Amino acid sequence: MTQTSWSPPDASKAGATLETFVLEGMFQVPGATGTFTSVLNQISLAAKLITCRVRSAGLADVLGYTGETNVQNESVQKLDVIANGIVLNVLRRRGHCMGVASEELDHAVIFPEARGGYLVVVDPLDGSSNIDVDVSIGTIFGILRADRDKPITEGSFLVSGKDYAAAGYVIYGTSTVLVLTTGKGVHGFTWDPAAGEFFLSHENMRCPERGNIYSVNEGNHARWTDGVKRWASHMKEEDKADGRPYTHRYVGSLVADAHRTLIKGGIFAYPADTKSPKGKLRLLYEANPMAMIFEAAGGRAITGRGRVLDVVPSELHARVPLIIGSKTDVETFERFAGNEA
Ligand code: AFP
Repeated sequence: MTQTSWSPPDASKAGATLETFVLEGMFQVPGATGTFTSVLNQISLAAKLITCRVRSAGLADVLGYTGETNVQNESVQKLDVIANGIVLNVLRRRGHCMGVASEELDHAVIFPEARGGYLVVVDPLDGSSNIDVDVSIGTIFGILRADRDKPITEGSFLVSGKDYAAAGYVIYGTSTVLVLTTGKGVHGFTWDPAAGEFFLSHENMRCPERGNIYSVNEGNHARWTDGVKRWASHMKEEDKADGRPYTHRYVGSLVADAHRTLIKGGIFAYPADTKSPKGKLRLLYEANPMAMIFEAAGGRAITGRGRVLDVVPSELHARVPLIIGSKTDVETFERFAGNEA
């Protein structure tokens, strides 16, 4: 058969590089200046550079601790410092990012010379305790619009998650995958080390309505509220008709636990407990980006007392309880532990 005209084999964007995908999105926005695209591209560059360091960490003497503690009073790993440095250097470069609030630093870093209109919140290397044992770790980020008419201060970062322009994470796992949302749709891009590019591999990710895995640090059981204890017992009870018991999985890197939950469904919970009465995870760099992703993928994200994205941060390093996952599974948690998580 003679082919008279050429047409693309598939209307899907599968196989597009991250840069192409983001550029095509930009072309659909009338009046777009390319500033947002530039910030996203710099984040993907940081992810590539961190991937290189993570993949060769055991060879390059960057495993282990620096001997210092960070603002969260946690021991700092060498890779934490390296990843933080990479993110700050890369974002400063083009002048489109006006400042960065990092989980690793006491205070936000403002770039006075920048002309662009965005701020970035970031946990450069999440899951540090897993670095030395070759378990998946990640980078989590959010992009905020900056008000160009006002000077940038630390207060500029204290907006609720529903005002983030974009959010995402990078998982350094069996492969490196960057997952991104601008609020509409969630897309995953897998790093091809040979080509040196992220390619679209997970188009329009949806969190299943319900899963069969629950993910929580069971070692905190004695510190939980009665509601959370009842919820965890419920997940473990045998009830064939209701699909229980659920399987338990807990990596201890939010990025890894969230990535699995996004793909397979189920629930990840880090509720408040007597040791961390406000919750352990950081609102700006961990909870908000994940909440934005889960909601955009059809899942839910709550603190126990309401939507994560509605919480207005009181300070840069504010912590919140975080419960994310499939709609039905988050509803079950709410039934048992809502208002006391
Ligand atoms: P680190 O980066 O200090 O390892 O913390 C990881 C984390 O913030 C998050 O990624 C995990 O979900 C959570 O803490 C694990 O906390 P527990 O060790 O208390 O379970």
